[in-house]
Amino acid sequence: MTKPDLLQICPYADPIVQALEDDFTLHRYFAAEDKPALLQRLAPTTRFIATDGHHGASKAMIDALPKLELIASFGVGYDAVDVTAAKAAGVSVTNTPNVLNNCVAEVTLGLMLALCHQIPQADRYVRQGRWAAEGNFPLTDELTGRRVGILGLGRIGKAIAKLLQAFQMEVVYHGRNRQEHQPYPYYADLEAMARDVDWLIVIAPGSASTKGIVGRAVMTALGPAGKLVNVARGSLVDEAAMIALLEAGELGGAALDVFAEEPQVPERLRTLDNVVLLPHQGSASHKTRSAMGQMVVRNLKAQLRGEPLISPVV
Ligand code: A2R
Repeated sequence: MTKPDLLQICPYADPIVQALEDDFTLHRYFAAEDKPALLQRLAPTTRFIATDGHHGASKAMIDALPKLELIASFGVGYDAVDVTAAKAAGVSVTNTPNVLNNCVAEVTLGLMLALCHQIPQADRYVRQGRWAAEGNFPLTDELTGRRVGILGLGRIGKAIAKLLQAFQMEVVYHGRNRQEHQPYPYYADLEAMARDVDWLIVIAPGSASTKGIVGRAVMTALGPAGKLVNVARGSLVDEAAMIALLEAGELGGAALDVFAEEPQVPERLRTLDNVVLLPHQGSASHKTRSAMGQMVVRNLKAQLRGEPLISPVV
C-alpha cells in the first residue's frame, strides 16, 4: 500500500525522519529546486505538512494544497505558520508545548548567571592569560535577592519562576490577564513593571499583539542598572532601540537567545561587552529536541488514524 504524502518544509534530525517514514512518503520542500512545481505535483493528494517554528507554513502553501488537513510544527512558537489561513481552510495546526519548559528555563537561568557574573568575559580573561598578567577579574553583580519581572507567565514562564525561587529572587509578572492562584504580584502595565524590577525576562509568544512590546519606553524604564533577557522571539523587542540604549549605558545589559533576523546578529550588538548572546538554544538539548520530535510524529500519526490530536492550537 502506498503511504500518504507529507510535505516536509524543513530538515529534521534522523530519528524523526525515520519515524515519519514508517507511515508517510516524505517530500523535502527545503531541498526541492523547483518549489512551486513540487507544490503543484503534491496538490491532488497531500494532507500533511511538517514544519518548525522558524520555517512555518505560508498562506500560499496552504492555498496550494486543497487536501491539506494538518500542519504539525516543531517548537512551541508557531508564529511563522499562517494560522488565520489555516483556520479559514479548515486545516488543523499543532505545536510541541510543555516538553521544552525545563530546558528553556535552564537556558534562561544560564543566560542570567552568565550576564550578571560575566562568565563569558571571565572565561576569556583566563584563556587570554590576563589573570596572571593583570591580576584579578573585576567584581560582578549577583542574582540573589533581585527583583525579576516576567513578561508572559505561561508554561515556560512558570518553569522559569520556579528556578528563580532557588535564587531567592522576587518574581512579578505582566500578561494581558491577571492569573488567579498565582503567588506572584501582577502588573497590568509593562512599563510600570519594568520600572520596578532589576531583570525583565521576555517569554511570551511572537504575534501581532506582542510585536515590539518591549520598546524604547519599557527598556528606558528598566534603566542603566536593569537587565533584559529575551528567550521568546526577536520580534518582541525593538532591537535597534535596545542596541542604542545598551551603547549609551541607558540599559544595563542584555542576555539574548533570539534576534530579529536570525541567524543574523547585528555587528553593533556583537561588539558590546554588556551582552551575552546565544544562537537560539532555548530548547536545544538532545533530550528536549527528541521529545519535541516525537510530539510532531505523534500528532501526524494521530491525524492519519483519525484519533484526537495531541497538541492542537487550531
Ligand atoms: O496575556 P496572557 O494573560 O494570556 O498571558 C500569556 C502571555 N501573553 C502576553 N502577554 C502580554 N501581552 C500579550 N500580547 C501576550 N500574549 C500572550 O504569554 C501567557 O502567560 C504567555 C504565553 O504562555 P504559553 O501560551 O503557555 O506559552 P509557552 O509555552 O510558555 O511559550 C511562550 C513562548 C513561545 O510562544 C515561543 O515564542 C517562546 O516562548 O519560546
